[in-house]
Amino acid sequence: MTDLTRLAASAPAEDVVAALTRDGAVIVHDFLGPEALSRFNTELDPLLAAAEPDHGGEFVNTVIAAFYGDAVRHVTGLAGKSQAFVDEVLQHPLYDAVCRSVLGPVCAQHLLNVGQVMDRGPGAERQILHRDRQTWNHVPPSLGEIEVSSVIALRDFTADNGATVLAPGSHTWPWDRKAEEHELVVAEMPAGSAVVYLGNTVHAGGANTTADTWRRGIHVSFCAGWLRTEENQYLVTGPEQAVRLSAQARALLGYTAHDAIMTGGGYLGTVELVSPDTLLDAGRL
Ligand SMILES: O=C(O)CCC(=O)C(=O)O
Ligand SMILES: [Fe+2]
Repeated sequence: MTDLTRLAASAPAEDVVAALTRDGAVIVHDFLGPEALSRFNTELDPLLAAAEPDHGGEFVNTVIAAFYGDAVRHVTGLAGKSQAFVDEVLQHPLYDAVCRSVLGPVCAQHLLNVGQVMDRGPGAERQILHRDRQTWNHVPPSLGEIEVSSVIALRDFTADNGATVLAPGSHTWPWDRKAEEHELVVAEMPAGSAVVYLGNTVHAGGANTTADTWRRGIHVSFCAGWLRTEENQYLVTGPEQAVRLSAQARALLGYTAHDAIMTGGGYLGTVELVSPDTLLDAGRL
């Protein structure tokens, strides 16, 4: 396969899901329309200007420091920092449809796992090829998909400025199978497009070999609602912000209990034995 299937955001969600589950990844053009893109980029400009590529050396550990390198600017916790992210990305109807289809069979409600800008700068090396689902290595691969991931291009993505590379079909490979170079495709796409891929799909942020072009993208992923999320969304968006958000946004950030009682499971994430959003509405949180 030399390229991924490319669909318009207006395509039926079933078509997106069909390509995604067949190939492990799909490119969606015009995922963000021109106005949403411009609004989002304007909000991000000052945040990125203040972001240091090496994070002042502050990473959770040295492996992550090596994974991100020192040429990538991050703006993390977007749900708490950008209203455009909440309005245009977090609640995007296509994410909703895809996550309900892919993650619905394994959870009562999916959650935002990561929402962060990855602005790959000149000199950024290709990330180690990985599967985002490795985050939860204690969950047996036999369970199948527990994560839907994506990278949205906020500037044009090209092969030389660090566009994401992916191995189509790798979501069905044995867990320990490595990708060969010839099996990789580059998600070149115009600003506003997104590459959506499964947690089991092998991929990496690409190398930026340009002299002066930053590859501005956002990494957005959703996971089954009974998993611990990479970004601590309760602290990213505290109750004082969550109280002003829609029911959908609150649910995606974990302010709704994960209630699997009717399918023979239990409940997760309550406060005083009720769903936190009930307390938010009552002014008790
Ligand atoms: O920025 C990209 O293109 C991909 C980033 C990624 O795969 C990751 O950080 O897990
Ligand atoms: Fe990744």
